Order: sequence, then structure tokens, then C-alpha cells
Amino acid sequence: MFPKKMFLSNAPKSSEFTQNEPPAPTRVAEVVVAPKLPALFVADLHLSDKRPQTTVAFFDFLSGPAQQAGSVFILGDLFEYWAGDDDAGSVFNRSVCNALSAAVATGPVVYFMTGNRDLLAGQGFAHASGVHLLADMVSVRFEARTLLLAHGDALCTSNREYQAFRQQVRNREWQAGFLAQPLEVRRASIEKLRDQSEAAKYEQHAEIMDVSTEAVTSLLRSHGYPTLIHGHTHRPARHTYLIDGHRCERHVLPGWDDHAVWLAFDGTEFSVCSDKHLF
Ligand SMILES: [Mn+2]
Repeated sequence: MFPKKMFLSNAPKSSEFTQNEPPAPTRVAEVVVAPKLPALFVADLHLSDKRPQTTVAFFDFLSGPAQQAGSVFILGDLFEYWAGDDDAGSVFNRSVCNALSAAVATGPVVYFMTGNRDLLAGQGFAHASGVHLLADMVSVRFEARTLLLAHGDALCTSNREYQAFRQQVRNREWQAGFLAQPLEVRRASIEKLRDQSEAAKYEQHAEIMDVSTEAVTSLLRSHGYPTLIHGHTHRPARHTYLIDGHRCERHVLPGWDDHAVWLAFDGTEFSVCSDKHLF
């Protein structure tokens, strides 16, 4: 995540982009009905040309386990950063899009929602990669069970400064202003901010970097007590809650670090899988 004040200071003033219309709203699904099973869930791969082993693990995942799946859900932060859909042409990003495209052609339906790192991935990315775009918070409905999917950062409500920043960078007008800058300028801004963000993390208390129990409880209650799956916090776990007499689960997806790791759902049971166990 980017520190609020630095990111905002790099954005153009609104008067500088009044000539530009905000980008067209990206078409995203808020409900997926009965996707093909088994379904695999991944998040927080943080792919970049500086993490070649993780990138290879993702390509092997796409050409291996994903080919046996009915659907793959990528719940945000697939990329370490994405400076805009005109960034799809860089050598690295193109290689990831091509790998996704090849996987989709022969295997599963791949769904993607943005995280805080790749927030600007939209229709251009979807066209280049063959993925279906999802809203951040999507309901996946099976006959007897509903899964609620999110990146997870919206649930970290104890971090008020971050939530204010999140709201701002999701504003279409703000995004139009940022995207109006040349690609190289955007890349440089994000690189700089990412370094500062890494340093800033150590100043935060551990609790406010995690999801808030109140936010999770409220969300599960308002959605009819589904099973929640999210990433972002890099705190993999399977939590259970008893809310209003209903048993609910929250699966937190792990971040990737050189190896592929995913959650699999066969329609009844969940299992955590990793490429470490394949060889
Ligand atoms: Mn994240």
C-alpha cells in the first residue's frame, strides 16, 4: 500500500486534467453464479521482474494445477504494481498476460479482482490476459453455499489513514488525473512510493494492519453468513466464527514467496495446496 500523503503529492492538481474525461467505468461482476469446480483461489503474488522465481512458480501453476481446475480466482495484488493498462505492453507484464491467455485458452475460467497494488488494472488488462474482471467484494453463489470474495484491505478499518487513502485512489476523477501523466512518470512515482511504504510499515502497530473483527462480523451478518475468502494481510489462516448462531468461516490466503500456494474448493471442502508438495 502506498502512504497517503506522498502518493497524493505526486498526483496532478484537478485543474491540470479538466480537459480529460474520467476513464469509462470498468465493467466488473459483483456476482458469479455456480463457477466450474474445482475452484482455486490465489492472492498477493506481487509479481515483478525483480521476483523471477515467484513468476516462474505462477507460470508453472497456470500450466500445471490450474489446468485441472474449473475456475481460478485471483483476489488482488497479482502484480507488485500496475501503472495503468498502457503498462500491459512492457516485456514483463506482457509475459504475464500471455501466460494467463494461454492458460485460459486450454483450461479454467480465470477471474481477477484488483488489490491495492494493481488497482489500475482494468479492461485493457482483461483484454490482454483473457481474465474476467470482478468487483472487490463479489458473491460466488452455489446452490447450497455462498462464498464472499474480497482483496481484504477494505476490512482493515482500524487503519483510518489507509482507508482515507483507499477511498481517494478509487475515485474515478483522481484516477483520470493520475493516468493522464506519462507512463514513465507514473512508474517512477509508484516505485518511489512503494519504497517509502515498505519503510512506513514498520511504524504501524500490528493490529491495525490486520482486518478488524467488527468489520468482518458486520460483513458476514449483512451477507447472510457466507464463507469469506480474502488476501492482503499475508496472514494465512482459517478462522471460524459463531455469529447470531451461524457458523461462518474466513479463509485468509497466503502471499507468494518463490512458491505457488493456493486454496482449493471442490464444492464442499477447502484445502490449502502448494507446489512444494508436488515434487
Ligand atoms: Mn494488498
